Amino acid sequence: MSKFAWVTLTTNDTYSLGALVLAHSLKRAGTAHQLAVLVTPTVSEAMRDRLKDVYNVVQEVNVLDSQDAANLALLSRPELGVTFTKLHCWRLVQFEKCVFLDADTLVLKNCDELFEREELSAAPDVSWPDCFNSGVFVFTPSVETFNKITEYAVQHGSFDGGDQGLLNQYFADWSTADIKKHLPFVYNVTAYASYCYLPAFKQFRDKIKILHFAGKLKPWLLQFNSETKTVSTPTDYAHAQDLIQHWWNIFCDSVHDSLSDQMAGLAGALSQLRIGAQRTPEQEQYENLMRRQCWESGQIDYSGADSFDNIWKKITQTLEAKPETSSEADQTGSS
Ligand SMILES: [Mn+2]
Repeated sequence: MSKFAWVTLTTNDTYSLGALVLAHSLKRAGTAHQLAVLVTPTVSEAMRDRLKDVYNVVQEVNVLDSQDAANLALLSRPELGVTFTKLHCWRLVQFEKCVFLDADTLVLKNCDELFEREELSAAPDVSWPDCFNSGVFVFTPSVETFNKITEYAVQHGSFDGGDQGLLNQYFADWSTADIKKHLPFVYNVTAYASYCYLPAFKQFRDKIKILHFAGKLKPWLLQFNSETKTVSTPTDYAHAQDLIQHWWNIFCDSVHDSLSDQMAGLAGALSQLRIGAQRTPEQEQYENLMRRQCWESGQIDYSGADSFDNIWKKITQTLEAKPETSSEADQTGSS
């Protein structure tokens, strides 16, 4: 067994769709190394079972919050706090070396050569290239390093409120000390057009090894037609349409059949769709509602009021409801 591992993190069942597709993308690329996933308590048992099918290690970790509300508010990305949980990857000491990959990345080519690099190797961030992007990085598991980084986090916080700011502060000499720790950009290409140098994307697209769906719009939140198995991409992602379709192809071929209605979020919802079959009006309604909600909130938690059962009930009610007269509606409103 390899002493090296690819490591990712998932905090709910919806995000786990990314982790499942990522694992299959690594296997398709023929990696020789192990796969490990960190899961928070909010990932369902049903989803963990499926993660165990493709990951050698499924490790539960507790959420480590930055408690740096001011910084997070500045970013208007309160969900980033949870990404501090990522630090737990340093505790995977059963491995000699690891490469962390965000669950919103997709591996397009074999990247096993990354394990020849040392801690902390990462690619530049597109928005500030003197910082590395923490969606892909090479590290050496060590409890000592874990303790040092968490101590540092408590003392200094994070300049962006998330793990990327923290790790860039901690590994502060990354941009100047050793060029070998600068991974080529092809190991972490941001897909979003506003961040993207489009002529270069076109010129070098065949060289891309890892694509990163950084930002709020994830492949699993895009409009997917279950009948034709095609994804619609908004203009900001039009240049990467085929690559986003590749994500969905892996989903259809290797992930969809393993989903169940015991799962929460979009995972449970997608388990109800029949891929490649003609859609019923109910399914169509359902998909539209799902997508609209995803669009509105970025990502939703269906475990509470938005549970699958409640949404299904609501849709059934809507479909069965007879048009009300205005006087009936008034009476209802005043009672
Ligand atoms: Mn990411």
